Amino acid sequence: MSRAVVALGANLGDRGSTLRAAAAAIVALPGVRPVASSREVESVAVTLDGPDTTKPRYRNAVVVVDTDLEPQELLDALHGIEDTHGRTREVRWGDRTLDLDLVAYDDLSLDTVTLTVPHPRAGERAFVLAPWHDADPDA
Ligand code: PH2
Ligand code: MG
Ligand code: MG
Repeated sequence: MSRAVVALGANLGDRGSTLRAAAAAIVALPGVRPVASSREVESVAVTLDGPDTTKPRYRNAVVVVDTDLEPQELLDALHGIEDTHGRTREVRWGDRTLDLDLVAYDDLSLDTVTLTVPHPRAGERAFVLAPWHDADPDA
């Protein structure tokens, strides 16, 4: 059993409903058990050109789980949940109905074509760190 940290984000659609449905879907995955969930936080959209107040604002949260799934298996399942919420992938860091990122998986360091853990930008992002700290004050 491993401990995984998943960051949730949305800036299109009914963001709060989407985050709550996604959090429920994550902990309902076979081989996944809930540990802790954060409150939701609001923030300005960060784009490749920096913070952009003309874009819809984000809502973000973090879910901590225990899981029997391997990191890539968990990522594939997260992408499946993104797809059920109409996620499209046209622009890097573009607006999205749902983004689910695997931020940490035990103390594992992994860098493959499809997955880098720990998430390389999580430590720079208050919209990840603040809800993560809310879910796990020892993080
Ligand atoms: N996610 C991004 C890019 N920019 N900005 C905010 N505020 N919140 C996010 O979750 C976010 C972002 C790419 O994953
Ligand atoms: Mg992301
Ligand atoms: Mg992502």
